Amino acid sequence: MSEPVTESQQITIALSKGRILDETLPLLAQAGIEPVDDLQRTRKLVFATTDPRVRLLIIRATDVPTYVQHGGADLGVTGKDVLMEHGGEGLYEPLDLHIARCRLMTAGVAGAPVPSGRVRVATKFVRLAREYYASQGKQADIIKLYGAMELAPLLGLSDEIVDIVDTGNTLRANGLEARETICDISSRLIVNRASMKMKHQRIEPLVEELRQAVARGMGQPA
Ligand code: PRT
Ligand code: MG
Repeated sequence: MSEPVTESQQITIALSKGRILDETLPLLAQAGIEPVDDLQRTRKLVFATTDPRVRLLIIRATDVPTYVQHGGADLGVTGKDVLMEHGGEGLYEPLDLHIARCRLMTAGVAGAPVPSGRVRVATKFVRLAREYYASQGKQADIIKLYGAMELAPLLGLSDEIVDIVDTGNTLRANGLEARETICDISSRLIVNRASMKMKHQRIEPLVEELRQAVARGMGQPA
């Protein structure tokens, strides 16, 4: 008979649907953690795994740092963009998973002149955009959007956008051009500070196993 799992041994990992889930599951599998259900075919938000001490939460990407910060989850996987925009207070970031890689960039209408004075910027990354334009010594009026940033310059809402770029296809398809790279982005493992102390015995080896899984993945030819 297997021993019952007490609350203090239980680990909750917050993930988001889409590329983070798709690219994190193979890493977790190498650490012996696989969802029991088919995650694509259910409306559940909490999932048991093949490790009785580990469960997964599937939430919005931008909510992952918030859940982990407040202890709703012990660990999480989140894009560095989301993490920096959140601020990262109360979180440890022990591991770069090198997944969901992309760049945070400025972009504008292809061929349009870059405004020399005040620039109007549409983005969901309000904090990062404000910091970036300030670092460039540029005055920026930031307009917060929740999606479809590409539309803003086309409809005269803004001069530029700050958004995630991977292949550049989305920008091109909308007549925009990438301008400056603000930073390179990948997804990070984040850990609640109290959990790191209280559940050290469980979290430490898990971080180590994931570190090895990442290293093995990076050793493979692309
Ligand atoms: O979609 P939702 O609003 O629920 O949340 P989200 O967009 O934050 O989540 P998700 O799953 O789309 O992205 C999660 C994380 O993946 C992001 O926080 C990034 O760290 C990372 N990532 C990697 C990306 C991309 N690549 C990416 N290409 N996030 C978004 N995109 C989008 C981008 O916003 C743009 O619309 O894809 C488009 C650009 O792609 P290209 O290839 O056309 O340049
Ligand atoms: Mg998205």
